[in-house]
Amino acid sequence: TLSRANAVSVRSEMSYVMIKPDGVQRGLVGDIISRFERKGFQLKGLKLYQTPQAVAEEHYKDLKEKPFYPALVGYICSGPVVCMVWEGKGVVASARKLIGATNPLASEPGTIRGDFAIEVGRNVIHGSDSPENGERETAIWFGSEGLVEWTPTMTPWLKE
Ligand code: IDP
Ligand code: MG
Repeated sequence: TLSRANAVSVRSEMSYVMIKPDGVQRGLVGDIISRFERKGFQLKGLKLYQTPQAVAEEHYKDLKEKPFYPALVGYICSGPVVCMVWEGKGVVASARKLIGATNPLASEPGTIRGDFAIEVGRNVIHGSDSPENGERETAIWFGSEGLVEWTPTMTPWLKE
């Protein structure tokens, strides 16, 4: 039916966001999660996780040929990460803005990397770069059953 088709097409996008081991070790978890909460996105998945090497390699497989790839995989596996999925209209691009540029010295103040990081190899947080990668990365880190479907009571105050 038409309403069914609408319901499917209206389903908004997801970003896989991850606080990297330096962000966890430095006690930035609460501050970072607050920024996404206050923006109004919906939290669909959340866990503290010690990343197996194979998972880090799959996540960053597009960077396999880069000289920094082994160090990057080592960095991601060097301590627990906080894995999140945030959902909402335009969440992928918006999360990238909240996160800031890859190189923290080029990130604007007010962004997460701009406020908290100096080096590209210790840049605190990951966010998906496209809706397709949001889906791909969510599947890698949360599988098919890791997300929670729930109805936020604030929705009428966030969406007109
Ligand atoms: P992004 O995280 O902003 O999307 P990507 O280019 O996808 O940036 O790179 C993934 C991650 O690889 C970066 O967040 C950073 O941790 C690391 N990285 C990227 N470029 C370099 C580099 O030149 N040296 C060391 N690490 C890098
Ligand atoms: Mg990237």
